[in-house]
Amino acid sequence: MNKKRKEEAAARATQLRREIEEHNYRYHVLDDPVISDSEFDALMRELVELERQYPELQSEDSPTRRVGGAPLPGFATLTHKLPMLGLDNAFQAEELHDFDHRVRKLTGLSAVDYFCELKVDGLAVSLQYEEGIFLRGSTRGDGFTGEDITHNLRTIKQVPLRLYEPVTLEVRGEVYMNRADFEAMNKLRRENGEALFANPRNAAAGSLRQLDPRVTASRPLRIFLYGLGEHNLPLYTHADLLDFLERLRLPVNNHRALCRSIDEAWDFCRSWQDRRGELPYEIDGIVIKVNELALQERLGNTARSPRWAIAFKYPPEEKRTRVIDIRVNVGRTGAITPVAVLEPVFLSGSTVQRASLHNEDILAEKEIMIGDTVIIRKAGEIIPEVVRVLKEKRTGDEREFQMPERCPSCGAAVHRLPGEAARRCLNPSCPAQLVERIVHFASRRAMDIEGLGPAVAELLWREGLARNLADLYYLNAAQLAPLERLAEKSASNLVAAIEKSKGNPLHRLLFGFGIRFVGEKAARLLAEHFLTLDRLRRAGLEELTAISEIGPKIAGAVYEFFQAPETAGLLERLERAGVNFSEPVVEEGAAAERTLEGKAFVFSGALERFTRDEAAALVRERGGKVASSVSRKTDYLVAGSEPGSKLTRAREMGVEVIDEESFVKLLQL
Ligand code: 3BD
Repeated sequence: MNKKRKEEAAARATQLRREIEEHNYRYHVLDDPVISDSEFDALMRELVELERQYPELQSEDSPTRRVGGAPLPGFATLTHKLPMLGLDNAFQAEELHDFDHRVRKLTGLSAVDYFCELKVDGLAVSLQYEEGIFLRGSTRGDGFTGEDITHNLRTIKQVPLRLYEPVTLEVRGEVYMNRADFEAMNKLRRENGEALFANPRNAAAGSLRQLDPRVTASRPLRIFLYGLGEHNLPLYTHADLLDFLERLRLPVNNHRALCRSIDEAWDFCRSWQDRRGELPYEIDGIVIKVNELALQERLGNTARSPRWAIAFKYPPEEKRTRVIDIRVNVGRTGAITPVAVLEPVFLSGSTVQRASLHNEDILAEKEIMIGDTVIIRKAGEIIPEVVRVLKEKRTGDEREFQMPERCPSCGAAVHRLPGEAARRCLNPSCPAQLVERIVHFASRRAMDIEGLGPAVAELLWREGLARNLADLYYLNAAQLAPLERLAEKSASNLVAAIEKSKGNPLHRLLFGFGIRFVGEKAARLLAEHFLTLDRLRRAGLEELTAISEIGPKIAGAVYEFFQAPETAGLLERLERAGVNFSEPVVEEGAAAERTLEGKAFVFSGALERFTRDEAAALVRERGGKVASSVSRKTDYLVAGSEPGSKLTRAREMGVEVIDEESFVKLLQL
């Protein structure tokens, strides 16, 4: 009797899983559901209940396993059976022709079929299935070894936990995020005072890099598959391969085409160049692959990339928009910089409403007027720049912009000091400067106080709760909670983040003070030399300049900062609040042994476990050195994800290349 009930339960669980997988596929891949959300929920609840009653029915491929395993202590490394190669790039039609020429020369063929697909801007991953069951998944890593992110990949609804046919294979693809989902997620993060992601790609990478799969599950990740690892399936072309993946119900990008010549492939590239903005996700080019698999094999690979594929990369996206207004921003040093307020446009992964105009000279040179139609482009990361004005679009209603004679924040007269491009507000208690100073103090590379961005700093200022840096350490949750723009949770989180920052090493505090010319490097040199703030503040100009790499400009600014009458009060209140004033010493026999004495490291690409700064600090603690570029003196290149040209150079120079896992081993953490 009992046995019979169990058998029935097992059969029902299998059926439920199949149905749920099917509805999942229809909803998340085909975007064509046939049942309502509540009907779907009912199926899931039934399965959860069955698995609760009969724990022996639980299985790896159960949809109940998608969400919420326990957080992992760290990532394990996975070696790719077949390396995940990189792609050669082409930026011009001519380079595509060179590629085609090489392919035809090496194969001896007069015509070759190419397969074109979109190059989705995400993160390369690999998924392993055994007899149709999703077993394991990893990041690309350095192409040879990646990190085991099975727990996170499982949370992506588009990843089938069971394939439509019970095949054993390794599939490769790209995890990405739709722009709209990214925007919505960032909006929520802004409201919660969390750090924003710069673009969908970073958001996808950050989400996959979570140790807690519940966090990943809450992120709108998607995936496209485009390749296979080692296999002996009866497939003859790349087109077949993609059709096969589709048949297994893996998500494959629809925008793809078989081309009979490189000219047709070029047409495909061109046809997407101006339309890519219409896609719901970011692409950074087109991947062109030799279609016939036997030909791919004959062409083989170089050390880095297959000879049978190339990526045509699009130039950085440019968009046209209008300058609604030109305002000025007051920086923490009082520098007044013009900023264009734009009609919002979506550009390279995020909505843009501001463009930096750098300074009045550049503004004048580009002849930008209020009301102008302009072309903008992303320069570095987040803030775009104005490339040029479309003067032919002028109607005569445009207005010239005048740099203000008075600070827009405090009304003090502004000065353009000789030799400087910027005008400055010299009022030491200018509110805008103080808010910016708080923002800088709290920023990631300074005191790293999460949740204290520009909006919160401004709010604290307006409410009179933080008028200087020391005030931060006298805030409590009860004062913050009533503030309308700060939810209860963010209030207590903020207080906790501020509390945590008290323990930071001296160099972070020094950098956070925002003393002119004292960047991170100088802050570190000073902290390591003096070890305590007390000794540093008593140092004379001569003693400061005697430190190697500290020039008279830095020394002067530091000296002046400590002589300034308001500094004494600031330091006294910080000290009373319990803020750490010393730099940890790492001596022999102390916390870290100098196991990397004299070894020179270069980092390339993003690491999963540390920021660059943290990794560099760990090397330095052990007596090693960190350089920014590869040279003959480099001992190790630590390759993170997307290591780029430094990796190439290291390989060429025979420098030892290690991945993050080996790096961790070297550190003996
Ligand atoms: C895509 C390699 C080959 C199998 C090597 C031909 C470089 C990222 O949509 N095909 C695609 C896409 C990426 C690809 C291949 N097809 N490699 C492809 C790819 N449709 N993005 N990539 N990758 C994936 C990479 N990732 C990080 C660092 C360096 N390279």
